[in-house]
Amino acid sequence: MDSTSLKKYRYSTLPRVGMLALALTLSAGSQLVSAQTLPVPTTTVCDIATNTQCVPVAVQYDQAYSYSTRVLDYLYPGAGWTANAGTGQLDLIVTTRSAGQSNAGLGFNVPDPITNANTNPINDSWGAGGTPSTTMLVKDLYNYLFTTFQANTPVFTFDQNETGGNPNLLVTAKVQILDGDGTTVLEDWFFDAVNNGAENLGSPVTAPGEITIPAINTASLLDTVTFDNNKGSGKFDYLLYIPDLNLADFDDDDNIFKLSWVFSDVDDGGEEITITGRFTGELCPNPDLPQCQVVPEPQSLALISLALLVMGIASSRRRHPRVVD
Ligand SMILES: [Ca+2]
Ligand SMILES: [Ca+2]
Ligand SMILES: [Ca+2]
Ligand SMILES: [Ca+2]
Repeated sequence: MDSTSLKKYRYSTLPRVGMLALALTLSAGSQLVSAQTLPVPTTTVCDIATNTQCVPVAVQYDQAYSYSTRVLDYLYPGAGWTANAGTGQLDLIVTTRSAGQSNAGLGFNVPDPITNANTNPINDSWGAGGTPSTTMLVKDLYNYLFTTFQANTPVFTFDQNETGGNPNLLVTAKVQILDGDGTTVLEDWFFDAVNNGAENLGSPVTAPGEITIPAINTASLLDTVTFDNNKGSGKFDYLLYIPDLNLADFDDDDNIFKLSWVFSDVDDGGEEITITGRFTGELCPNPDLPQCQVVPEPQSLALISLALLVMGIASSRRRHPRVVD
């Protein structure tokens, strides 16, 4: 199986095998935090009556996919996707309004958060502060995510806090893997409104304080449903997932993980960013897991995919409207 088909298999079958992967992950070790598998980001969920109103589970912003936890909860009721998903646990805090916060309690070699100055605009970064205590080595981040969640890929949580009359926030962000010198960029990924694999600071993403989508669970095609995807502190309003950001690819001695962000149209209380592995888009986060041991032949792979597809359709019909990739 070449890398292209492997990639296609990994991502195209995620929602169907997600529970399987979760079960296998759970059986691998009780000390782990069980990861909740994100639906494949290109999935749309359509109303079961007419199949004409479809809602994407995530929105692509350049190399990242943004999931609203409220929309996920609406599209997958009962699956635990709420603003308190993952029990609302703040794992590795990158930035927070509260001064003096620490990541020391994690027990891993990770820098403390950047205090959110809550100015307008905000232009800040974390992970390449120039001193040992402010440097996020890739190997240390990988060790934390892999040991705690068996995750190779960090997922970013975002707590928006724009509670007044101007609830939107404008955001660009980027992840860089730097060489040990702190300046040489080995790889980068961008979050902005131009899907070109490059930085576009002038085209920020609008993070809406309210989200309105078609109401796919009602009979009328005219109905909509609106979510406040904003209010409340310490909740996960958005989850950001970058499929190609695999830390295992950059796990060298001195490589540095740097996250940078620019917020504008900033109002009200301060926003918060964390890094976690408790949400995952990976089918095979750990090569030692049983589901990663056998690479099926193309013919058997097709049969497995078909079987999982049938299982996925059956389970999704039991609990929800039709799901279309
Ligand atoms: Ca919030
Ligand atoms: Ca704010
Ligand atoms: Ca605002
Ligand atoms: Ca871009």
